[in-house]
Amino acid sequence: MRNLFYYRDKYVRSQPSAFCPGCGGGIILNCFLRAIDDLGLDQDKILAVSGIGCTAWIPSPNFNGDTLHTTHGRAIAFATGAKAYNPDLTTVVFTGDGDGAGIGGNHLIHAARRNIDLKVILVNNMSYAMTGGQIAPTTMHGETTVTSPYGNPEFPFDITQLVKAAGASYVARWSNYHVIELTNAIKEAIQHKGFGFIEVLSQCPTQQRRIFNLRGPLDSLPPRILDMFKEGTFVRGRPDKGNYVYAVPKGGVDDTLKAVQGFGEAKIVDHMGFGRVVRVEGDAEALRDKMDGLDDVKYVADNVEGKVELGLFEKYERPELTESLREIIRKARGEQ
Ligand SMILES: Cc1ncc(C[n+]2csc(CCOP(=O)(O)OP(=O)(O)O)c2C)c(N)n1
Repeated sequence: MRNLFYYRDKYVRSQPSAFCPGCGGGIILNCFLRAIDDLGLDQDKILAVSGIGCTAWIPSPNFNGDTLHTTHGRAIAFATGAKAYNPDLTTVVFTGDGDGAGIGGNHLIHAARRNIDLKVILVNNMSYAMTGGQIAPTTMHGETTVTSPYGNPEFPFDITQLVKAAGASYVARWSNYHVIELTNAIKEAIQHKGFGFIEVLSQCPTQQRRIFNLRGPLDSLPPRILDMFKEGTFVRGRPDKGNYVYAVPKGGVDDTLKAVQGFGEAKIVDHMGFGRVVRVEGDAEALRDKMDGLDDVKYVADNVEGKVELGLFEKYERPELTESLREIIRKARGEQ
């Protein structure tokens, strides 16, 4: 394990950071740099492409290599051109959820269908963050944003499942809490021949304060959101003992905490699906029996309910577009 100065000196352009304090962008940059360093890739053979938004700033201008900062939603289109012309480039796209799944959603599904050898890191902060936190196609139902002050009336895409269904041959989802897994997934996606897609749940204290209705000083939010990513997710294939339940409050969460005192070790946590809830340790069935019907408990959720599934969703081999294009060019020229 090398220290941060090594990565900064070798890979980062020296400049003031454009990120808000506590932004998840720095974590993702860090994971990306560790991944390319571990793989021993030639920095001059990497092209980082981004669209517009906070996420677009992760590589550009931070990454001290070739970067292409393009237009909103069009990063994959530019990257497709670059990769088709120069297939030896390791081409990595950094795109926000608004950029990649909203305005650029069509490019995303078609790149997955074509299985072009691009690596797409889609940073899901659940809103159009740079412009003030408007609803994105990944904002959860009911969440409050500047464009949904009464709660989001729409339901989000499961962008990982969408890209998988569109034909991507490597698909994974992680969060900024899971930095080791994320770094390994970036390495795996780069080594995979074909369209590699990684969705990353990322913290944005500036906008998610409103989205998740988080109170308290701004500098307390980044670790809290990371804890929420841990609490509000589960990893496929990694068994969870499930010896706990969540009591979803009917009114105030403090009242719910009081109501379940003595049932087992209880604490207030932030949950992705249910908001602020009380987590109670103990035998899940017995706890559920005791809590069902309590005045201060609206609902009792188990260890995976309402949580986001993380992990590797797809990995298989199939013909890759730039190789197929080269094959056509050879045939058209009458070469073997
Ligand atoms: C064609 C076009 N429409 C709208 C904008 C305004 N705009 C700039 S950044 C942005 C939001 C980006 O959100 P997202 O892609 O989720 O990235 P984030 O900032 O959340 O990382 C918008 C709408 C633009 N630059 N170009």
